[in-house]
Amino acid sequence: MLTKVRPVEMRGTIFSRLLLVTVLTLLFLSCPVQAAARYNGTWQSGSGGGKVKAIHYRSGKYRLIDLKSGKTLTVSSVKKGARLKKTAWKKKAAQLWTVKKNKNGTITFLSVKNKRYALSITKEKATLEKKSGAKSMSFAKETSAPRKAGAGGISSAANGVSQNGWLSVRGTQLVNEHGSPLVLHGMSSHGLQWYSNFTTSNAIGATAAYGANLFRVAMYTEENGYLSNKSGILEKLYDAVDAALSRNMYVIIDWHILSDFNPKTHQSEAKTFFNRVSAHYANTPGVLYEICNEPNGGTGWKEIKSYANAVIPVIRKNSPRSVIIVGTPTWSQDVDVAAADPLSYANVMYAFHFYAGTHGQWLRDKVSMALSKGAPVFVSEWGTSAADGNGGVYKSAANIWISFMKQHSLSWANWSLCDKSESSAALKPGANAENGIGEKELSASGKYVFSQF
Ligand code: IDC
Repeated sequence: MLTKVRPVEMRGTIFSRLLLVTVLTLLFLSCPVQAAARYNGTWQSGSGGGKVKAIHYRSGKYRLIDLKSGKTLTVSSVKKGARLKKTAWKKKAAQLWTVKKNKNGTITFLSVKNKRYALSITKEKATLEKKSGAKSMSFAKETSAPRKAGAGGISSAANGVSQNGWLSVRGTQLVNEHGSPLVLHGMSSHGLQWYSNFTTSNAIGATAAYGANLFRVAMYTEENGYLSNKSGILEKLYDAVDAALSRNMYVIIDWHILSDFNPKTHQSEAKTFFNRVSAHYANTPGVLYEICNEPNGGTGWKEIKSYANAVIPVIRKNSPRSVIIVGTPTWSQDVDVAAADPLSYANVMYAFHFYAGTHGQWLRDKVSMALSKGAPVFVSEWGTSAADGNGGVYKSAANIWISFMKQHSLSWANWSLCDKSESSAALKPGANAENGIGEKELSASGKYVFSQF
């Protein structure tokens, strides 16, 4: 009996398997990956309320970022009129939305927690409401110029993540997803523990208005940084990274060692940290990792290499495509030494830092040497001041560095976007960047740097 029945069952199984494969193939072909991301962008509710930025997460689900705060809209409870929270991005269902297309061309965002509930934004508030055709639940894509775009205004990067996608390294050159060379320019934050008031969506968007497409988030490990307040600083880091992404900027997560001299001092904390953040931003093409700001105090390339070989696989396991920047000996100056004994990973770049008032031709020679050996260099920090962050502004020395970086298509981040009373700070003491950065806010260094993006 059984032997008679089995072939029929088998035929059924093979047939249904074939059907399944065909259906899956058709489904795959009819919805390429980009299709799900077609709602990426800034959306405004029909009742003239606030704007949200939609970023595709996965499988047609989006996260929504409140443009004012740069934070992620989060459902706190699924009931009519419940206020939405603005929090750090944690990949929770309460932070995910699907899109429903409306007949008039607008879209409605439905909560993944319960698809009968939709995002509603009025002038006063953002809430969750039972789905209806109300204007507050109908969102139109922003086509007009963003608020006060242009120098002095706030905007999103014109040549940023949505235009370039995942980055990689070809030879010594950073290239975009289509293989075209891309150069990133922008500001570095000062220490997150002190100056997170300048890592908001508006402050970063103010640099985009001048043409920046990069932001570096400097997360100090010591000096009251991450190691003394892990959850608090991590929250600030997520907020800063999300703020930069909400402005279409590439963003560097910088493990800012300095007084800790040798990256191996905190290697196990670094592994835990990078495991966590690279899982958090696994599917986010805008994020680059700088795994040790400035090894110093006699730390040699051998030790840095051993640290890099421990940390890079941790990041690569979660986010295989991310570009990783590795610090070099002597405050990230000895790129020539790294070039002589490079790491074996692809998509790795070597950090080079300079300060115009202290460093000159002898240091440019190290970069030229590294490039000639085929080592990719990223200028992840430079200043117009002397190396102590003060003195200057050394404009004519900076001019020589700027033309050198242009000549070699080097990407750079300038130290720093803050209002500290030191000449490397881009803003005047007491400056507020929330309404844009103009003549009134810019320091002498800021005026110089913002005209170079
Ligand atoms: C400086 C800051 C200064 C702070 C000091 C110590 O400008 O306000 O007191 O760090 O935290 C670097 C470092 C960067 C330095 C900067 C200027 O990466 O943290 O910032 N610099 O000294 N390398 C060379 C110069």
